[in-house]
Amino acid sequence: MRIDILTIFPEMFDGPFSHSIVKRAREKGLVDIHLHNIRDYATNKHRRVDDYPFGGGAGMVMMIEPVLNCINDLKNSREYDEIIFMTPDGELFDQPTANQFSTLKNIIMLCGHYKGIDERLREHVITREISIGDYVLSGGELAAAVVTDSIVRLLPGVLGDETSALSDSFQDGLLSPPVYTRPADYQGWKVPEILLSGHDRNIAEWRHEQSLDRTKKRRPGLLENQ
Ligand code: 6GU
Repeated sequence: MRIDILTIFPEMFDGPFSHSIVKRAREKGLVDIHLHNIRDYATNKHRRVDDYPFGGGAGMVMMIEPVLNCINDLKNSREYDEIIFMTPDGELFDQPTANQFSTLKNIIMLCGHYKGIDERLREHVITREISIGDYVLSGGELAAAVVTDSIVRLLPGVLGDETSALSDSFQDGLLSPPVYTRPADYQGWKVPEILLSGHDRNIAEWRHEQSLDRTKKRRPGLLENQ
């Protein structure tokens, strides 16, 4: 899978993409992530990427031209399945959406800034609009990093234990059960007896009950879609 990220702050991705799972996936060639600085596609003298909003008001608006130049450059080399705009007024990102994105071949993610992007880009170029939650970030970069991480860990061969992405919280619409490791007794804090029993079927049943219990208590809304 190839992911092209359009941003005015490419350095913001150095951290999230240079460690752990995403780093390893890139090294193994399981994902091809490219960062593009929108400013490099500005044709005006001062490499401006934003301008004042028509009709007045506070804040600046990202201009059509630099963004479109970059997108058209990419489109000339390959077909894109989705051109995603990261924006707090987009559709809420969730695990089913992550699963769906992980099946795509080429996607573009555009990180918004300032007051937003010129609406005509949204009308004519953008195919999906995604938000990662009901709160406002300074820009789409952190959201794009979140979405990228959630996609990459689902790609075949990325996680060592092939079943482990499937047992994540949310993957079956439920929260994960509690987990424990050694020691079995930490100064009187004991691991539930059943996990030490060796009865695989009983353990699986217990875990499922714990998952249901947790979901009921913490996120009852998730059970309505079961
Ligand atoms: Cl995608 N962008 C911004 N700026 N804020 C957000 C967001 C995205 N998702 C939640 N808040």
